[in-house]
Amino acid sequence: MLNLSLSKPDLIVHSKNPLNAEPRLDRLRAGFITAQRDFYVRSHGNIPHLEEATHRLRVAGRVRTSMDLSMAALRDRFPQRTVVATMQCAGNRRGDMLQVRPVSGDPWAPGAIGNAEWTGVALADVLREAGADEATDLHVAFTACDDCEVDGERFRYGASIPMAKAMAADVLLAHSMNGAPLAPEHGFPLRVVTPGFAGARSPKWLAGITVQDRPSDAKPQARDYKLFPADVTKETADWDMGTTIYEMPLNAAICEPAAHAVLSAGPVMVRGYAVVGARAISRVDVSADGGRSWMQAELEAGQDTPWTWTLWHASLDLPKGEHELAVRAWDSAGQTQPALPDDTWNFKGYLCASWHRVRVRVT
Ligand SMILES: Nc1nc2c(c(=O)[nH]1)N[C@H]1C(S)=C(S)[C@@H](COP(=O)(O)O)O[C@H]1N2
Ligand SMILES: [Mo]
Repeated sequence: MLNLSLSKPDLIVHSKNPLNAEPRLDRLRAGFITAQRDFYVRSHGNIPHLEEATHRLRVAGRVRTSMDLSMAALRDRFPQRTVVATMQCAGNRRGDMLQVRPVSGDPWAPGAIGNAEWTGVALADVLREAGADEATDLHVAFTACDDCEVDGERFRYGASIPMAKAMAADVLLAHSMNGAPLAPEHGFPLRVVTPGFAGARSPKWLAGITVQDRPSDAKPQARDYKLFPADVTKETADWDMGTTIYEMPLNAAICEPAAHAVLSAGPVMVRGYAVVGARAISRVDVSADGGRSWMQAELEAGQDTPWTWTLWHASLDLPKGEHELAVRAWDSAGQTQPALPDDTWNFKGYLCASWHRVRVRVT
């Protein structure tokens, strides 16, 4: 059994089994790199306890040579690669969408996200070694070791990504997170890290890779993690019609002050993160009056990689009274976020990316 109280003492637990938990936002905002201890956990089933010495990765499907790789082979036969990338659940901020109308799933605050330094081997290197067919209409499907049960349906976790993404150098089969082996709950001994994509496309406890002509038929790919219009319900959803969630949208959140904080009048430091898939954050606006007026936040220097979040801060002068703070980010394509969670409401509560609003009282 995973001793959660030892490995993740500070997380807010949405569910113990399966384990779903996120950090408090001030902990989340503690640094550019999120410590494993503060990193959210999203699981659909049990946490497998695997042995590094006996674990095998099977590579098969449309490849010239199927391979059965030990962890030692992955470390010795392939160049090791490190990528700093933000991992984010498609359900991050679902709690805000829940305020509009009921949705299914855990009511995540903006903490189902973290930024880590991942080390492993490039998925592309393994696919090339196996002589994979690299046709861009193919898919790379992953199978994992955890037994899941969702909506009364039992399945092994699995998901897939399109071949074009799989061949990008920054998609990793990672064995380490922030320079240490993956913790059991983060996928020890091996997980996929697909930068810029929803966390669901980064299977933990990776056991198999199959190159195939269609997306994975595992539930997380075929009948979950899809986006539907507002008039579709759990009962009416035709899963073949939903838009598969791959790349994550532009988003931002205020981490400090906390919602309902009581502050003293004067300058108040507001801190948070902004994040976008493959593009860059160009600007972050902060409002002290619910979005009627805005000022620009200062972006903190990150690292020169497209896959990480951008931390920001702004000092707001707040008089006595009730205030609604808000944040909205802009990306390098000039896109910004919707004002309200109503604008993108969907019955699964995915991709909540509206202006994040935090009410505070100043005395
Ligand atoms: N095998 C397996 N991989 C998985 C999951 C899972 O339940 N089982 N959850 C996915 C989802 S939805 C997310 S958001 C990320 C979360 O990664 P983390 O728990 O390391 O933060 O893992 C993904 N990979
Ligand atoms: Mo997720």
